[in-house]
Amino acid sequence: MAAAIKQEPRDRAWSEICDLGLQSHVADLDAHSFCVIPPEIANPNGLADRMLEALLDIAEKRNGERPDLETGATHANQPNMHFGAKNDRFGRDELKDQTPAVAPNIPEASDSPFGDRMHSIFFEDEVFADALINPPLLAIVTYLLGYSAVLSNMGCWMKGPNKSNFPLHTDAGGMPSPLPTMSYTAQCTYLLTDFDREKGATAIVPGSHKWCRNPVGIERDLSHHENAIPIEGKAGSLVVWPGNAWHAAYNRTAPGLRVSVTVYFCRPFMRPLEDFIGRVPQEMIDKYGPRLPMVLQQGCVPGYASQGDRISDTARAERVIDAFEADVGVGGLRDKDDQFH
Ligand SMILES: O=C(O)CCC(=O)C(=O)O
Ligand SMILES: [Fe+2]
Repeated sequence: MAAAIKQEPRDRAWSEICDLGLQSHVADLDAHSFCVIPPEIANPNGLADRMLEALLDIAEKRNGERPDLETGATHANQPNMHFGAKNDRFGRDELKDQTPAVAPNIPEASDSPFGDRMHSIFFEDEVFADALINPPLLAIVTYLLGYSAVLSNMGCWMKGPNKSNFPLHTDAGGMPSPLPTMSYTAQCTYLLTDFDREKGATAIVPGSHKWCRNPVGIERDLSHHENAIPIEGKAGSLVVWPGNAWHAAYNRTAPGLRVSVTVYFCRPFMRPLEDFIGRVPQEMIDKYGPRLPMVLQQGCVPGYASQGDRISDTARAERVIDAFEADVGVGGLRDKDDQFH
């Protein structure tokens, strides 16, 4: 029997973009360093509302109080704490998923520029697998990082009224300048509430991904950066930028909460922030199909601790890649000379 003809990864990636009507969004991404995919495309089956409900439950479980979406009082002017510090607001000795440290190279802020960040949410509710496997999200990620892209982390940001901007930075994953012209990381943000300047939107410097370097010194200060603009969008939109884009966040002056979920991807040879290897239940793979284990790192070989690990982990990774290639009818996922591999 003749072998089925397999599509080249680059052709397949482009036909997915066209099938989903994402061409103009890809053009935005290439020219302006970001795109906003509207709810009509990005938000099937009330995905954003389902995520928001799940996150309010998770926040209540972790922090002991239900977030106040209307006033934002539960999150207003959160203290700017360092990792491990006690958050008196919650009267706990142990820090749950509250405000993270301000990195040493970010100027001291009067309150938290981030609000409450909740990490490790993926297995808390199946809606997050729906969000990960959402076709427009995966099509844009594949355009930027290829079919072997993996999830680095998925997390929630809940921000109330605050004073501090979040300084400009790239999401290049810690790579030093000069950054590569080709994307190695990509940040996808589901807006679960409306974003605009007063509501504490993400800021971006259009065109900055082409500069191929990280901002330094005063360049990081959003209030001094005249070319930065707010990313505006309705709840249910999906915003995407390549790792090289200079971005930040405005403080929130309006009452209420800004809630988003970020889905951050990297190429498979990089060290992801979350470890999914060996943690994905078979029922989940059966339900979502062979792209799910690919993006959840099962096609990667982690650092090994023994001869046996190296052999069995490699065998597992090969099986996952083979299953994906066979299912999708795409070849060349091991061809490192194709940036869409
Ligand atoms: O809080 C924001 O809007 C910016 C978040 C950010 O830097 C990111 O998602 O990579
Ligand atoms: Fe970022």
